[in-house]
Amino acid sequence: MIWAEEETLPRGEIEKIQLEKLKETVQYIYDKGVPYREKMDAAGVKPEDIRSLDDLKRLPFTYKADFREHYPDGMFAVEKKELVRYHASSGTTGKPTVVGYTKHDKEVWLNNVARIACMGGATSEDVAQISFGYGTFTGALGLHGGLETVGAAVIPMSSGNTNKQIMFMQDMGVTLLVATPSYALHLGEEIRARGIDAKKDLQVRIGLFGGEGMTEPMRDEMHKVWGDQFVCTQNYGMSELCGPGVAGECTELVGMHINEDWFIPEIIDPETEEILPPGELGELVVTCLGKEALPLVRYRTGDLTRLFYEPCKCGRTTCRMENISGRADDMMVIRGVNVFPTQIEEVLLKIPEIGPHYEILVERKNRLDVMTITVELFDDRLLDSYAKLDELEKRIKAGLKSQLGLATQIKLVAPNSLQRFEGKAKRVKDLRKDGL
Ligand code: DLL
Repeated sequence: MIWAEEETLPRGEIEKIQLEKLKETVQYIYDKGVPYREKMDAAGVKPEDIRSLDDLKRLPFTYKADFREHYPDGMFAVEKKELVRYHASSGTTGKPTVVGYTKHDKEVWLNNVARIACMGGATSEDVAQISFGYGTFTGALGLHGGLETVGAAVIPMSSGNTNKQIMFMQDMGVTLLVATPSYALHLGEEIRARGIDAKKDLQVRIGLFGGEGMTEPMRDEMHKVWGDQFVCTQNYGMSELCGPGVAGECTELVGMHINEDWFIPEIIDPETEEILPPGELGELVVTCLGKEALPLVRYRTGDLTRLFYEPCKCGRTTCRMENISGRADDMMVIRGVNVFPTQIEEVLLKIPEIGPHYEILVERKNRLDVMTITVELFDDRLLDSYAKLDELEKRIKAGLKSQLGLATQIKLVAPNSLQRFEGKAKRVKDLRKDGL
């Protein structure tokens, strides 16, 4: 089901809506958003200079650093009394990024999440278990509200407490699971470990995953755990932009449809800031349209992707963004080679003897970068055979060498010995930054 007709408009009409809303948004943020007005004045651009979508490029960027500088709510364009909700980003260091919503913002947000839920196949018949952690993270309450808008019955489970998760899935006839991809895989393993066959004994047929990336091999792994019938999509969002609800995959699985009547995407070269044409890989920059509490123009997401504008077989005409291939800032430079954790994951998940859990450790030894990847064996039968382990280790190293052009150290460990994550997985430890 397609939730809103705006998802299917001819390109000319989408752009007409975008231009109209862009002009209003720029005027609004210039009048009410003090930090952004200062940037526009410094760049010598006025709201009336925005006459076409092409004029977007005249506007200055907004950065995560702007939120830090104006912490907690200096970026807001409305007074506190107009807010109905706060959320905050899941930042791991320093102060979080605080975001706010007016009543109207919240309605638009949840409606956009409803669109994404429908892209992934959700209907009012579904029983949806939300296994994102509740709290200031936008994921749980965002998907919760979006799925309720669709009419699904929502179970606000939160993450953790695996036994209860599985009991509810069984007893309530859960048909739809919301989680980070890594947590969904973990739950799948726990289900298998309890002798439950997800394909036969459970009714979960849809996975709406997001908050972190899901590579194609990871999706294959999901099917192994949850069954071939499982419709497994991912969606993308960011607290600053609203949370989830920015883009989502439809069941054609050809990229994530962006809700373009509310978000204008651009792709830039993160170094030169040059705008790149459709199909080229670069940093996603997003302008939010019509937001009241936290209007954002040309926000540098740091996420790397490509955009495609051809209409999709599903009937949607909105622009699609490819799986995120990493963040401009989680790119590691190892002995001069640019490495993204997703590249490593792609190699690992194609090797059947190892499970989907891994850790990447980067250290500097004798002035040389050394990358050690710890991977879990899929089952413990291999532990008895040194020859087999040795062969496996060599095969993993060769796969990584051909993908990255780099030699790596591999550490094989017993099944279930690496840490599991309930929210976003933290798989990379880069000790070089600490000067060690
Ligand atoms: O993760 C919002 C969200 C929640 C989206 C639930 C989808 C589902 P933040 O905590 O602010 O917001 O983190 C945003 O997470 O810049 C990406 O780097 C990463 N991210 C989110 N979704 C995906 C995805 C939410 N599908 C940051 N693929 C973003 C890859 C993703 N990375």
